[in-house]
Amino acid sequence: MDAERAIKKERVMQTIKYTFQPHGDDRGQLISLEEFNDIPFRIKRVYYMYDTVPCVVRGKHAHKSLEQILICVCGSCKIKLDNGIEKKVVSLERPYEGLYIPNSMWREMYDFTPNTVLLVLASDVYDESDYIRNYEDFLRFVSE
Ligand code: T46
Repeated sequence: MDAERAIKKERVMQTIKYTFQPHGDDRGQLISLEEFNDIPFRIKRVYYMYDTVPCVVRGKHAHKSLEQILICVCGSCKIKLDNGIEKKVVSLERPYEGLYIPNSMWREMYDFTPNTVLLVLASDVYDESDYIRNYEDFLRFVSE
């Protein structure tokens, strides 16, 4: 990643919270993200969640090898992160913020405001066998 392209990089355990560089003018704002320049992996998949039911908790899993960047392009949410030893909560509240989550990290997304759109850039295509959906299995996986 070209460090000059992100305004700020805040490390939270093995995750990174980016403040991306907006290209603003008197018409408004624009964020551009390029793989390897702004995003530390090849983007093989993009997905987003919307119409999230209030009070719901999404995620509750880890990935064996997938890396992702989460961006609340509209609204806000919180992400609870757990590497099996430490736990942290990160808020995504602005469309210019991005959270990089590496593999082997349990995540739970919650406190979605109405109309939140959570955009995810992923390093690989969808593969259910990459998921660890049981917390005890996750703790075993990270301690191996
Ligand atoms: C993650 C967090 C941040 C697909 O068919 N293709 C896809 O690319 C995805 C992501 C999901 N699905 C199907 C699988 C389930 O039947 O969509 C349904 C909902 O998926 P899931 O329950 O895994 O959604 P979340 O919000 O709990 O988790 C998602 C991602 O799956 C996960 O990789 O890290 O967002």
